[in-house]
Amino acid sequence: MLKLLLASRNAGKLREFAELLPGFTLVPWPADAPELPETGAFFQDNALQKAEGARAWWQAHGTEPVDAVLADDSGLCVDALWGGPGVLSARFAQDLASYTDRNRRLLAMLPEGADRAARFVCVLACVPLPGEPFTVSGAVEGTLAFAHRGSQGFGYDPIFLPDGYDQTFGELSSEIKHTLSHRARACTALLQKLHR
Ligand code: ITT
Repeated sequence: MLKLLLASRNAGKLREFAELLPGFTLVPWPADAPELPETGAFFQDNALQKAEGARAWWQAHGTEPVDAVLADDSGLCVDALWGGPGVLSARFAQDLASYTDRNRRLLAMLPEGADRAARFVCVLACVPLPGEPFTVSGAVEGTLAFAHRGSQGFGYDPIFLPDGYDQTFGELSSEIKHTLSHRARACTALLQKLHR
């Protein structure tokens, strides 16, 4: 079974990867490992930066061999906010402690009558050991809800209505989210590449 080092500290992502990649042994990014910088302007830049940073650190400090390093850069892109918060999704409204409050602030930024179209985007960077780094991506189109709804998932899930559903990702089960999410689609592309 291939062993993947998952270079992420986001508990929501880690839970989803465990469900989306059942045929892999996932090694979590250690608590004493450094924060991985993400200074790029695009999801792809940040995903590669995190994966390369994790590979370098693991090669010096890793406790077990792994077959590849995987990093995820993702976020919510809202048309009426010129694609924001986008790559800044994890840093949006950090003065607020809870995602419920951050979600409310995001919704309040939309003027009345604004276009509510939005999409979740996920870019996965994979560094095979040995091998050349590559990226895959996935997206899911939808609209912003008018209020925070549901407690499933994490982050912006309770304010995102995927196209074709009247419920937010916060109300839909993880099984349904995994049939259409940005991360699930990126994982499908990753599996195709790894099994080629
Ligand atoms: P790592 O860099 O350690 O992986 P992070 O949370 O900083 O964790 P990102 O920079 O990729 O990760 O930020 C992505 C943010 O976008 C994340 O914090 C969530 O708020 C949001 N996000 C991404 N995928 C999401 C999903 O499936 N559901 C809800 N929110 C999501």
